[in-house]
Amino acid sequence: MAYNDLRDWINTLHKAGELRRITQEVDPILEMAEIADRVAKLGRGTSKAGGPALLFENVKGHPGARVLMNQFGSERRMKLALETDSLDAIADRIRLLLKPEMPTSFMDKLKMLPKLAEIGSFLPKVVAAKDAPCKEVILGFEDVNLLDLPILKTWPQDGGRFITLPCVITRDPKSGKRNVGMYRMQVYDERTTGMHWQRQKVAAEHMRERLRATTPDRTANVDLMAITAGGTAAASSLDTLNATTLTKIRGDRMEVAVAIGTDPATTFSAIVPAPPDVEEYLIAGFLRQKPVELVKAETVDLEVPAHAEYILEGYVQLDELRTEGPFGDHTGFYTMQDDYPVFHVTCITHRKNPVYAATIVGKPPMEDAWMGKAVERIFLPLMQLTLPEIVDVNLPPEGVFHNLMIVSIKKSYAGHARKIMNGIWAMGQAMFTKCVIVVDEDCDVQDLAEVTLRVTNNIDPERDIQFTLGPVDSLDHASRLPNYGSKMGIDATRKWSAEGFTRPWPAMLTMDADVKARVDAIWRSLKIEG
Ligand SMILES: Cc1cc2nc3c(=O)[nH]c(=O)nc-3n(C[C@H](O)[C@H](O)[C@H](O)COP(=O)(O)O)c2cc1C
Ligand SMILES: [Mn+2]
Repeated sequence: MAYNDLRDWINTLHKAGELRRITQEVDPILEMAEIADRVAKLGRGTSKAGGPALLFENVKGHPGARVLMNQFGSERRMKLALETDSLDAIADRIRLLLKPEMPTSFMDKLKMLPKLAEIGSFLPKVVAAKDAPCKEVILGFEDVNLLDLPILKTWPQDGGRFITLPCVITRDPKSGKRNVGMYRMQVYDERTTGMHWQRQKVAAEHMRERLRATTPDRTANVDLMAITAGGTAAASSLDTLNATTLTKIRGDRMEVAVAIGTDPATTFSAIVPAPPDVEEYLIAGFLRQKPVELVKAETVDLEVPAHAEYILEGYVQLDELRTEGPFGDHTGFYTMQDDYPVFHVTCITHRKNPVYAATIVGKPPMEDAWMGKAVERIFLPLMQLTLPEIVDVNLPPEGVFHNLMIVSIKKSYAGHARKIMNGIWAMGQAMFTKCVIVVDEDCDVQDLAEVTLRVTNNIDPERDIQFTLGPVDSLDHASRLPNYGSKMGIDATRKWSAEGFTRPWPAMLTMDADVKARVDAIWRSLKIEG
């Protein structure tokens, strides 16, 4: 049964023995983060890795507030959140949906119907305001005060308090489709925050769409791209525009709504690197196998999750950027200051006794390691749709998802590993992957010891490492320029003569099966193991 809301999910966590309620007073400034960090590191490397979810019930400076952390922070909880025994089972459901069976006969068409009906049954449903708990309390413009929320500061050198688990909702001005993305928000004051959508993310593109609409002149468009791209180029690019365009941009706002504390499938859908045209609300419906209930926001033309704990409504102005950061990030380093759009909050609605949901990112493993692993499993079938020769993928948490991807392939022709690298660098957010390692299908990519052995044995570095240039993650602090730099692919597959390798390639070591069987038969009597 799908979780209705965050509370339903918290109850399940409690019943499953996965929740630790904390009644001692804890400060949202750094203390909660330190506790969550220690919990994330519990049982490291064992099947119990991750520690429990945490419900802080006594928040310093915020009487009555409750804060949920680490809700996704273990393999077991990630599966519980998505109501599945195995993440691969979700991948299998996606495979079934994607199966390109072209119906030919009438009977085949009939067989397709349940599948289509299934997709239809996941579409979000809009409910009336009276049925939307997120509107139990409505705070109009005069009453908006973000400082009332128990928002965390997570690392000592952070620029301030950050909302770390927000579902940011925007609308594509062209298609009308809604996007939900998780982009952190730095609290500047009672009514404004930063909006850290990186330039390649969908909400940034929505903003650019609006800019394009205000400036039919193509050259201007190019300059305007810099505005949403962040960085110091932004201000000067505004100066190059003519007065009329500038006035138009200055007057234009993009509406934004933010949900905090939703059912786990909806929160998770906000981090899924879905194709831009696929609404996360549909993905959440697919994951929970029940439509997400939405409600019209109070002051903006957006639909928001009806059961959310908090909804922030407001806008970003197309000509406005402000310094964001630093922020202790999931790379284990601070991301330095940069310019990002500013979110102006015009209305807050929330449930009675709302539960605030947060996460902390930092040196892996953290909670997001488990979310990333779920994305890795669920996305494998989608990667295989474009690159069917991919057998398996591993994104080790220490590679912080954009730094390292290990891929095994069924190698079928010369240069195949390089084709895969290029395919990955061309595929959605996988474009950010700084290092792609390609191995043959008989290498278990989940076994990092095996991968290390293969890579270091199988490469002639000068020959097998490929460099390319392109967009890199905004969190990369080493690239030559912010957001632009080089990437590396390592071809650790067996080299073929068709690739110019003329030496013989040795076999890997394995014992004969009959010898193994003979040793198996006497193994216990040897009394070597306990
Ligand atoms: C805890 C957490 C925090 C994140 N913070 C950001 C962020 O500040 N900016 C950003 O662009 N992406 C951030 N991401 C990654 C995006 O949520 C992810 O790329 C998502 O797919 C974006 O959605 P979109 O494709 O609809 O733009 C974060 C992910 C997680 C799990
Ligand atoms: Mn999206």
